[in-house]
Amino acid sequence: LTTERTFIAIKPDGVQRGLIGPIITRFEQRGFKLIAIKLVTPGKEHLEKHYADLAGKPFFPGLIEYMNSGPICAMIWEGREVVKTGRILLGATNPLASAPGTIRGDYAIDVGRNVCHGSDAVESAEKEIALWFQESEITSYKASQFDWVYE
Ligand code: YYY
Ligand code: MG
Repeated sequence: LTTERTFIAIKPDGVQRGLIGPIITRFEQRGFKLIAIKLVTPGKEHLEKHYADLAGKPFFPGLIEYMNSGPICAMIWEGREVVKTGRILLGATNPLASAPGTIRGDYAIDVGRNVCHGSDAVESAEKEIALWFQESEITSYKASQFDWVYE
């Protein structure tokens, strides 16, 4: 399915460190299509919803504080197997376990400053997209490279 969608976010450290461009470039160069993007500082309540599954973990309060420390670049990317492949582009949760060539493996060291977020399953992607974006913020277009990316 070339219309699978995933929620990718550049966290406050990624935005502050000037990594919006490099991170977007990796998804663009792979052939994926950007269908929504915005800079937002959505507040603690929203971030607690986003990470609701992790409430109760010892790192949860620190995680919310970190995510609330500056603007986040929220995006939706579309393409074949973009959820799974997006996670591969990001690398492992712990940057020290991420291979060079991945975003976290190239740009991060500590797990609590791992510069980016990516949905972990098609179902959670749709949930996260609904949490972060209004339907009216999501574009629909045929990328000019489509027929050169897909056979
Ligand atoms: O999906 P992913 O971001 O790779 O990892 P999650 O297990 O969903 O954790 C979300 C987020 O929490 C992670 O990106 C950093 C932070 N975190 C942490 O600070 N310390 C941990 N031991 C585990 C996760
Ligand atoms: Mg996760």
